[in-house]
Amino acid sequence: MTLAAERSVGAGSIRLWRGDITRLAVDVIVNAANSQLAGGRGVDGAIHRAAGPALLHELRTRYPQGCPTGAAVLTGAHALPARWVAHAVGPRWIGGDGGEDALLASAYRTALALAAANGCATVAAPSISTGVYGFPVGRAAPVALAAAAAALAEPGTPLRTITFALFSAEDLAVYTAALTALPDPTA
Ligand code: AR6
Repeated sequence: MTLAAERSVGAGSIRLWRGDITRLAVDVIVNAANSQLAGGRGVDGAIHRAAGPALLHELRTRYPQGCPTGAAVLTGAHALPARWVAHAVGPRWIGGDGGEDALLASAYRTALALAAANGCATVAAPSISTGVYGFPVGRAAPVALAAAAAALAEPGTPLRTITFALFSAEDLAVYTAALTALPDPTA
């Protein structure tokens, strides 16, 4: 994996990488799901295609009620090289005054808490909500990175690396600038 950027936080680090998240052999990949957990377009579609139909079957069986916006659920990774998938539901952008930042932070926080509760060290996440859901990437990046930094700064966490898998050069540039500007959560 050729990293584009890396920053230490506590005993771990946040990494930025450009590419397809479905290729990453980490403990947990985070999915940008919808609240029906029904699969869809974007990274969700890519994850379901790569995992195979058993992923949708597991979601329907274990979480028939779906998952609220701002939360996440964990499944196996099936045919993916990762071990688990945390299906996080980010908010749809509705202009910025509808609590979108808090819901986005909560989606990352819940997914990372599930990874930590399962003893995981390595997580990869996409830029949740900035595709189909229309959240501006320049506003989402600091929220996503702050949530990752807070999870790595938790005393006793098993988390060691959180890799953001960015799909475009533009998104990678935005996340790189936001990572440089990120306040140190342990300072
Ligand atoms: N690896 C990493 N990032 C990716 C990949 C990939 N393989 N494919 C796309 N992206 P989106 P959302 C990027 O639309 O905005 C679905 O229909 C993409 O370029 O996947 O949270 C769900 O079912 C963008 O930067 O997720 C929901 O209904 C980022 O992933 C809805 O879309 C997120 O874009 C969720 O919308």
